[in-house]
Amino acid sequence: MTLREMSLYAGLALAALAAACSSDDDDVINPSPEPEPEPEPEPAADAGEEPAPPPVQEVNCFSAAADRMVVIDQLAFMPAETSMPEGGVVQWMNEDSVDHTVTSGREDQGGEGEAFDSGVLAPGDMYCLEFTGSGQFPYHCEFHPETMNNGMVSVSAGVAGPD
Ligand SMILES: [Cu+2]
Repeated sequence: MTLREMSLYAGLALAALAAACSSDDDDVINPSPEPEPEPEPEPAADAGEEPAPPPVQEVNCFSAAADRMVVIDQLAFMPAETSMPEGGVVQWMNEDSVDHTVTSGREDQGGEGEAFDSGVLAPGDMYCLEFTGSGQFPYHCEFHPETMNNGMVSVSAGVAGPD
């Protein structure tokens, strides 16, 4: 065996060894790529879906011009029915000798006070609401659900009708 042959054999042996090693190291040399983490789903963009503003909001009776007046006296809302276009302000005045409330809903239907609730209106107190959306707004007195009449505010859409 010549020196050249010996170096050739050695080279082959090294190559074989390297091949054997490389097969073991395949996983390390070429690790299977980690799966990309799924991107967090973007929260559904509720574009243009602003929550509708509440159709009723309390306003200061001293700065708001009332379009309709409801007097509370002798255990009654007078008038019981109030109608107006949207954007109108209703003012309640307790001219009775006892406390009352102006509370949305009906005593027996649940959800009372969700749209509006004056809290205690002592004799002489006022309560004002601006109705910015159309609809039917029943209300009652929380203290006298049985003895007082129920009230209703009917707000029509502010579309100019044919005169
Ligand atoms: Cu009452």
